[in-house]
Amino acid sequence: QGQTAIITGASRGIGKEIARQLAAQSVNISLLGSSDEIFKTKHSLEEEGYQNVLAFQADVSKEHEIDHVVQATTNAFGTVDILVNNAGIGMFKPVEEVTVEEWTKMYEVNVQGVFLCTKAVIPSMKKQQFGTIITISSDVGRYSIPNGSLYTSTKYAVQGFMGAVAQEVREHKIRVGTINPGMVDTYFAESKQGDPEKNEWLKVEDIAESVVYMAAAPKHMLIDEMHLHPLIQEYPR
Ligand code: NJP
Repeated sequence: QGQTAIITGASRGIGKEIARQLAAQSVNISLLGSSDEIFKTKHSLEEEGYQNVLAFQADVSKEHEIDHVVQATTNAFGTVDILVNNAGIGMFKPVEEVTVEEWTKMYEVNVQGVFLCTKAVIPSMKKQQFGTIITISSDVGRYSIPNGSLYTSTKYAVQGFMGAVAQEVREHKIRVGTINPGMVDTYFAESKQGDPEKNEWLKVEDIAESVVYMAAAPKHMLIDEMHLHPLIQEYPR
């Protein structure tokens, strides 16, 4: 039996393409999204001929829902070898306009979600002494931008969290890697994938190919960080 991956936020955008490309590598796929769009992703993968696909409508910020997904995936496929922490939300505005509700919600999805999914897969990865955890963070988890106080701070938190976890689990042969993209053409922050104005942005395929590369690296090798930028995007070095 092949490897098994859980991909969060796979209803659309980057997560959906990661699922497609991992399925193409004969990886068993467990899809997770908070809306019922997740079942459409399962359907479209099955139409492409990929049969080992499960889908769960679950919220990454809810511990019992995540525990259920991990348990049901393990029951179906035997193991969880790869976790892709991809689910995330974005919103950009001046700090004085950010409400406590918006602040709390984004931390629940972007930070607590990464914590809960990571925590849920580690025990079985430790037992099998193998696993790969890949988190889609952001270039703005490394530097701040105006109107990004909320989003940027969640991604800084993710970087700090994953850095600590990476050191905790390395001796159990669990590899922890982060992908930090710049602007990607998706539905992110209420935008629309395929908008001609985003022609020169990164494509979902660019990020998915990087995930496949990280996950397929030889077991003795760790790729801990990848930074991907559209050539047109300025970024501090
Ligand atoms: O965004 P989008 P991306 N529980 O909106 C799901 C990072 N990133 O693909 O819940 C579970 O097209 C949602 O599904 P649903 C970004 O921070 C992006 O661009 O069913 N799932 C959908 O599948 C994020 O971490 C850019 O509505 C939840 C998915 O998340 C990752 O890339 C730049 C959920 C979002 O798809 C993927 O975002 C960058 C929940 N509570 C980093 N809430 C960029 N696009 O420019 C949402 O640096 N989802």
